[in-house]
Amino acid sequence: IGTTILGYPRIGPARELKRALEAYWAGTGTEEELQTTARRLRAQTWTTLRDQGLDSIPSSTFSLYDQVLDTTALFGALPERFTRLGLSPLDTYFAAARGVPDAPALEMTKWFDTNYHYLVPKLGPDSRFALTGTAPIDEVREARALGIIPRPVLVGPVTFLLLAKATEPGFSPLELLDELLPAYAELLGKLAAEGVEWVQLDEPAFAADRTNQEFNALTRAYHWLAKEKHRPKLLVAGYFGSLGRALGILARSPIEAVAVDLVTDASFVDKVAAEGALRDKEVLAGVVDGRNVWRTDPGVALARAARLKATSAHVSVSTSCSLLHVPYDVEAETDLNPRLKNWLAFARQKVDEVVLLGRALHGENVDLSPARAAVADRASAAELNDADVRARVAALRPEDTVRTPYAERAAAQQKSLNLPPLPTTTIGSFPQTGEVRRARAAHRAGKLDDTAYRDAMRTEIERVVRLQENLGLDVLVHGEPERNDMVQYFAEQLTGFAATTLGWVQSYGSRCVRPPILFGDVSRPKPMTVEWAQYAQSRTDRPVKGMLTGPVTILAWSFVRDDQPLADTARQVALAVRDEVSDLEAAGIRIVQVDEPALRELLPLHTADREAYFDWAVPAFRLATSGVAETTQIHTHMCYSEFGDVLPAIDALDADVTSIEAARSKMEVLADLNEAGFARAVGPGVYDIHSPRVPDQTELTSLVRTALGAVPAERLWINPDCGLKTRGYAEVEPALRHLVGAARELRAEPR
Ligand code: THG
Ligand code: ZN
Repeated sequence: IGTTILGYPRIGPARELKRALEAYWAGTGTEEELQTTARRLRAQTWTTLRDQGLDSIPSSTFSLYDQVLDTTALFGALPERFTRLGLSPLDTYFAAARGVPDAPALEMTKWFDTNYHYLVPKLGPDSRFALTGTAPIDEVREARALGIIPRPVLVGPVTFLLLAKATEPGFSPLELLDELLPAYAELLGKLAAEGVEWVQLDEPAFAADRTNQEFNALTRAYHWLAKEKHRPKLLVAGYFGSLGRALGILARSPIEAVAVDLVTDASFVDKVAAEGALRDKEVLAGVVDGRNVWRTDPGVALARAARLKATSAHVSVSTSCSLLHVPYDVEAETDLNPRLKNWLAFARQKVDEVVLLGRALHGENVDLSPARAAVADRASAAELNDADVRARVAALRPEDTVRTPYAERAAAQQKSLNLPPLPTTTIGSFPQTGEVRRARAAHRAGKLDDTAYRDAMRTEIERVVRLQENLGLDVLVHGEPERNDMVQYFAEQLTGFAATTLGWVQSYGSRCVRPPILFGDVSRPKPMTVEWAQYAQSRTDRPVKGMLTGPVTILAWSFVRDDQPLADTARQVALAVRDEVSDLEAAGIRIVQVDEPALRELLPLHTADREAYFDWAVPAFRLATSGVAETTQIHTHMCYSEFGDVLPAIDALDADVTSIEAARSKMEVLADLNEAGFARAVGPGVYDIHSPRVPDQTELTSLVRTALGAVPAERLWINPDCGLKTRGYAEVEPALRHLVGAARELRAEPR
């Protein structure tokens, strides 16, 4: 195969795909315009990768929305509620991604332990697969027209089924493997006929612990696919961690190559080197981190790759995973401190690293000294450490993470807040109107002075407070007009973080984030949110909830320093948040929400590592939130994940109220919370804000009724699934009116 990468960003260096998608959805752009942009982005990527000197160029790492949804559509497995709409293939695809009035979208959840979200395939005993799409073949033809024979990248069949959810209890989508394999085989045949030499099948599911049955499925799948006579050579990629038994299974299977992640788990290289059955296979040594932004230490990377040369006759340098998770190009960052910038590598720089390391591995005389010098400069930078921060962390005591018992607190809070049963609230953000965005941009550009900016924000806060009062919500928020993003906003105000200007990373569909770079010790020079919350509270008698992001989520959604344990960084961030919580309380805010939507995201894929994770993550949240009086109510919010594995941790966070994503999964999470012994207040999201669809009151009443079957009214809050910033007021107003209406309807019922 030679030097390569497992995947590349696709949103466009200037988010061209985002613009084209949103224009198409808004009806201001045509399908042809969208497809033209998409083709141009693909061509740009392929030619850039070729010109940078990669030996093997991946294709089908592009997607108009999500690669898992692409796979579902490719094999004709979209639920009937979308296919029967009679829409074009493209609109059927977008209907599944985003929902339409008569067909709610597919569920969306985190892609392993990343901040990327995929659309969950729904499969049942009657699901059938057929190669109905042509996208991978079309892409090969596009690349060939540029003189490139690419290596198509597909979600592997076993991972695809393991990511799917069953339509009915007791069914395991893995039972469909024998149904699915012929469709993959047919595709492989067609790709071979197009002249494709290699196909990459991604099986990241095997970087997590799996059952015997699942390992058997892996064995069976690749023996079966390899039997195909007219097929390309098969590269199976396992990433996001070390492979356990799957390594031996793949090594002994008749596939031609394996890609391994040698970054996430530094000890994995030993196991790969010891796997004798890899002798006749090609091995892609994933030594360039596909997920973080630090320049690769060439000494470490080459040592790891070189160790595998003793095991396999063909070792090539690659990335640990797809580069989807890092921004395009650090050279575009003109505002970054030059010294920090020299420590960084984004996607484009990582491709250069792969090429250079590949040459070095094969004995070419290349100049690694700039890379070595940058790594050494970072390692010796004393300004990364702040003695005061370190002293404060060292002085922490166990009682800093403990509040009075929940029952006592809950009674004191009820007395103080006097909320009705089934209290209604929102998750924090309100729609970010063009006006709000323009005011922020003008202020950033120095075209709007501080006073005018403050007035603009206050006007917006006032408007949002009035709206919430009129809608009849019980606990109000200020709406967060001043925030670009719930992590970036804080990172911009904390010491130890750097923000990028163009460092966009796709989060889902057309939505992107700019993860800040956490490079040094973290502290909070001054209050970050107090003036806005305080202003909102001054405009209403109802309680206003202060809104913060928790330490785990701040870490999860940043590019973090890799020169100290995450646990140490987490304590520093937690102290900064704790200071903010105290200042909010002192300013008269009686409810503070500290969001931890990424609690599940950072959960290690290997169960053996999970206890150690909870041992720092839970105390970090508690450290941030337990510095307040018992009458101050702490809320938290979680979304985008399957919470099954973290329910005990959610309980251990000891928050008074937890709002949690539940609308797309029909309140399933509540039964699970009960089972885990969770007995605090909970607000299962009843309104799916990730879809433009407005739920009517009957639907919401019915969801709340379902919730009441699992949680008594005294502990149940009524709220949307998530913040409202991505929605428009045309949807949000009626949806919230229906939500308040549903709460009132049920309050009036005898119980
Ligand atoms: N911030 C960060 N990560 C996240 C979320 C977030 N991961 C999970 C979840 N929320 C993902 N959801 C979103 C929702 C909206 C947007 C991004 C991720 C979004 N982004 C703007 C866009 O793409 O137009 C850009 C935001 C900006 O101006 O900075 O709307 O909330 N870190
Ligand atoms: Zn959310």
